[in-house]
Amino acid sequence: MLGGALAAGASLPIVQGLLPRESGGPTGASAMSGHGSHAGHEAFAHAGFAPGRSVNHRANGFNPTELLRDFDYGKTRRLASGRVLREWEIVAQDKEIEVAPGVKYEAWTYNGRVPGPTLRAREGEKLRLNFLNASEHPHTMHFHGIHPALMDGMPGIGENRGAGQIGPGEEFTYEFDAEPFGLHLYHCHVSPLASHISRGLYGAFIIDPKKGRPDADEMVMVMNGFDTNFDLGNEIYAVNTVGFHYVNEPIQVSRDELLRVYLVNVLEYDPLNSFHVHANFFQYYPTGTSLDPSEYTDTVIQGQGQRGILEMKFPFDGDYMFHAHVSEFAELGWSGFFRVGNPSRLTAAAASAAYCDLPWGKT
Ligand SMILES: [Cu+2]
Repeated sequence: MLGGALAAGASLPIVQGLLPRESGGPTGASAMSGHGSHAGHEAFAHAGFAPGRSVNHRANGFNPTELLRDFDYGKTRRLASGRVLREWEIVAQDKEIEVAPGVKYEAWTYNGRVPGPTLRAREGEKLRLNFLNASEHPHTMHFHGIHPALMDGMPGIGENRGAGQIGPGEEFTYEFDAEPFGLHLYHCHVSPLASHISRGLYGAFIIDPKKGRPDADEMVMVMNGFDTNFDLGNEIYAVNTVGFHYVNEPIQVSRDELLRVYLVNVLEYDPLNSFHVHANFFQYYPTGTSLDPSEYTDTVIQGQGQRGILEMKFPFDGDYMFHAHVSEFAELGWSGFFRVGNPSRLTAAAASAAYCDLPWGKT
């Protein structure tokens, strides 16, 4: 059965092109190109923007592999009332970033990265964001959540009290309660809105329920895109900014460990985005506002600003693709792989042994 699957895959050039780099397994790119750690470059020719070249993460100041599990909890102190005050310093700044090998983009950023920091708090806390606009353009921080109009980051609202649009060199402190628990987002709300958002001014905003969620390997995936020629359409699609990053560097996860993905869609210029995982299913919690999943599925669709939490476990070692089920997006960068355990153990014997561990497999 495994041999049959391999033969089918090998006959499809696109499938070959999307095999992750440096796989040690029998399905890996090394099996096709036959040489060392750079195996996969030739196989990658159909899918990569510039085979053999990669983005300079150091110059960007962030690496999408590290962004996955990078949660910014800010600084906390306890108020006289006993409540926790959680505080962040956020600076908007203009910055050139590389979104695909050799493709530079004049981004507008929160704290120098795209997406901005994943702000994480707990339900019921008091939150304070000291925002400085060091960009050459006016911006705001508009949070999804429940708060007074003055704290909404909306141009024209509260201008005479220093709120609303925050001009270059100006500061404003947003303050509100962490409500409701769930997975939210923040973004600039200055018009033209699509361009202020698509330039990179957005980030995930997680409010944990008071009781927390079960232990898991947690990661954030912000689905975004880049209109590199400013024609109001995207040339590059990605998760966490760099197209094909997780093909070049698969996301290492452990077999049988609960994986929790905080998935946010901030894509502009296309009405819908999607997430599909291969060879697995996940529980889906729309907006993360309930502890009961709404669906057990392998594909989820999100409109602009929609988000949700995915929970899954991988029962078999190996490389498993995830990608937008919009094929155009997948082939323009929105593709990646989970690397479960040690893919070299992906053998028929290992698969059948795992099957025999299942309650109905012990015969
Ligand atoms: Cu803006």
